[in-house]
Amino acid sequence: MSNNLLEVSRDGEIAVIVINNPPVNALSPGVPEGIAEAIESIAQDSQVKAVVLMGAGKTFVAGADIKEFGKITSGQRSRPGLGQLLAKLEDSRKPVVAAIHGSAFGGGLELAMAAHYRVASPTAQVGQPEVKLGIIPGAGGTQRLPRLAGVAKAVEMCAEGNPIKASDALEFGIADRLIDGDLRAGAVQFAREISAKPAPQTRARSEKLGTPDQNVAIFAAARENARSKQRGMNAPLAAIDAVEAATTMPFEQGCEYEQKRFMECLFSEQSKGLIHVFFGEREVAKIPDVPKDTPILPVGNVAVVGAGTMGGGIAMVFANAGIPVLLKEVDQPALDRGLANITKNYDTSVSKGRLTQRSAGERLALIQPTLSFDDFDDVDMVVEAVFEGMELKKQVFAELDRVCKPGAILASNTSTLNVDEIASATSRPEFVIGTHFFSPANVMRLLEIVRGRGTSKEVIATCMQLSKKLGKVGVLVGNCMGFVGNRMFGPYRREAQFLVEEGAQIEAVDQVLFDFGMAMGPLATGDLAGLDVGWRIRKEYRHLQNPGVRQPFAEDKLCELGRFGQKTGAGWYKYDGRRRASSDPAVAALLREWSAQAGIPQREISSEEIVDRCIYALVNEGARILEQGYALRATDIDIIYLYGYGFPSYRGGPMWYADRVGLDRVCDRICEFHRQFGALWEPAPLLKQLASQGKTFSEFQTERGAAA
Ligand code: 3H9
Repeated sequence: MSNNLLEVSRDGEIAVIVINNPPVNALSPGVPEGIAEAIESIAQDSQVKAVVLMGAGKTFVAGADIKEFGKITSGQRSRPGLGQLLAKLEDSRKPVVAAIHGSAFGGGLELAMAAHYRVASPTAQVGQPEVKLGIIPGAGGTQRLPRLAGVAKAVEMCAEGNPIKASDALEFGIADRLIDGDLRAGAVQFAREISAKPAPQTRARSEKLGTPDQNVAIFAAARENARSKQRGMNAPLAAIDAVEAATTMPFEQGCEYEQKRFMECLFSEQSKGLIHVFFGEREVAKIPDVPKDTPILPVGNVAVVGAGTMGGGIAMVFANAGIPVLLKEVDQPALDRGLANITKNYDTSVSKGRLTQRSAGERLALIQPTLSFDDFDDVDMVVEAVFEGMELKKQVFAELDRVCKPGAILASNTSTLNVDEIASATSRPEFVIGTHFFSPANVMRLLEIVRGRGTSKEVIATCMQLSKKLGKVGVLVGNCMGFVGNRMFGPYRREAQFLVEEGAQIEAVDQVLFDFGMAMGPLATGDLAGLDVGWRIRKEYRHLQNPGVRQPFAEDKLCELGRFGQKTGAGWYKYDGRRRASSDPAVAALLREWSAQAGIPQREISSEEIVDRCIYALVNEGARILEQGYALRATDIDIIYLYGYGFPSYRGGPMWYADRVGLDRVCDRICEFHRQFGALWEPAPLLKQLASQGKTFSEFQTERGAAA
């Protein structure tokens, strides 16, 4: 028997079902039904003694088809009945062996756990990543996994969503055997060995379900962990409740409970936001005028110019990906300082158990320090990370143009400067590009890739692909002041300052935005990054400000007092020797004094106003950027904010958030701010237009995509 999603063949007395639903064998409509039908028909075949179930191509099954979820929540499709189909599989009298390679994620692992045995390639991974989509396992995963792996492992996997390696799956009893070499042959062999034995059902097991005394501590710790590490997210807590149900209820009742919580999560705003992020993360890799088959340039070795915080971090990023790096500084003390920082960072990773001493040593050995440009003639790519000043950058690029081989990519880590002007210092603008890493470069996942006027498609395609190799999410942006992320961040932080100048407490502004889900409040973020950075840029660009338009003054005044933030022990907050923040009544008093001098009336400011002013400032600028084409899609802006600025993933990003609030409401509020606070709140034309048409940024994106 075969349909286009499934192939069934025979290897002697063993039937082999191969799921073939590229690219990742998701359980799209037809796949689970096909498996159930195949099992039913095999049951009638007296010659078959056991069954192997596996996936075609690069993976077993990556889970339910995530595209289907939107259809269910919009009423176009009925709720999934995967659980019942898996029960049929588990009821098969002929033992079924799931043979796992690639990944068995979500519904894929649930399918494998409903089989009677599991074998896996040593490189396979298994996991219940549903919480990352704002849902919980919905086909018995929370009930079968604790029965196989024990309560502690199951609750960790279901609540945190991280996959585990095949060797761990074996250790925890999820897999029964690892198979080196040909998986199909090994699985068939295994099936022969067990074919005469009864088919053990996972749901009938209880020996790993623990005692109430043991479990109470496990669940309490899991909940505490979820509340701090997945702050604001509902699904991890629902997943913990569902695993707990496995320990207190019979299997069928536990499954019903799981199903109820799954559906609640599926219909939640959080899940919609996280599913948007899942597809968005993949969409940003698609550049309409840079097709998939654009030639990629080799990047086998690189050089980084500048060993400061950014340069050192960037060198680590390449070394972590196994790419040799030349690290250049102007003098020995600066080079020594840079290397000492890198060594310290690796030592910390080793002491925290994130890296072995050996691999830290190997990575460090890939970073070769230098004081000259002499060896640069051999590198495939250079990332410049010197001080943020146009003249200096141009000098460096002129030098790179002189020493680097033809075809080498010359990238700048500038966070604000004009990439075309930097490129003008070279004879090869087609090889010049911006690669804006975020601090700390070795931690933050975002890479803004800035396309200059002359940047070639090959160079863009190479940098986009490289970002993946470096473990980053690369987003292509246009060349405007501050690019996408920092251009939007300006108005956001401006509003935070205005709010405290108008009477809001510093701590309140930070707390309200932290509670909204931001990784950190805007004022505390300023202290972390260094208030002097923005102060210097503002001084340089003061001539561009419109006279008569209100500008924030508090940070400039703090800088004039030498309060640059954490690094000077004082900024918006004061800091102890371990950089722990506490409120500083002196700053609060100064603010009142400065505001009085500036004639700014003081008032009570609500939490709602704090959120709206800061977040809508992001949205309004985002709308301008989108309209001007500096971001390809609203989704690209969302991804930039999630991975570069700590925007809560369960809110989908600022543009998605605005869509969900409703652009008419957002626009009305912005118009209100415009009347109240003046020109800086001029609503973006695109926002006004979409609001009046009752449309969303997502719809605008789809229409623009179709028109392109
Ligand atoms: C679930 O199972 C719920 C259950 O409890 C049951 C409920 C009843 N569906 O990532 P890639 C697409 S929830 C639809 O670039 P890689 C992806 O969009 C699910 N599409 O490849 C992309 O499309 P395009 C739980 C999917 O090799 C293409 O496949 N499972 C799905 O870097 C290639 O993907 C998960 O959350 C899907 N499930 O990584 C696993 N998965 O080419 C999600 C992928 O058009 N998936 N696509 O852009 C992954 O983690 C990775 O895709 C995987 C492969 C590791 C599998």
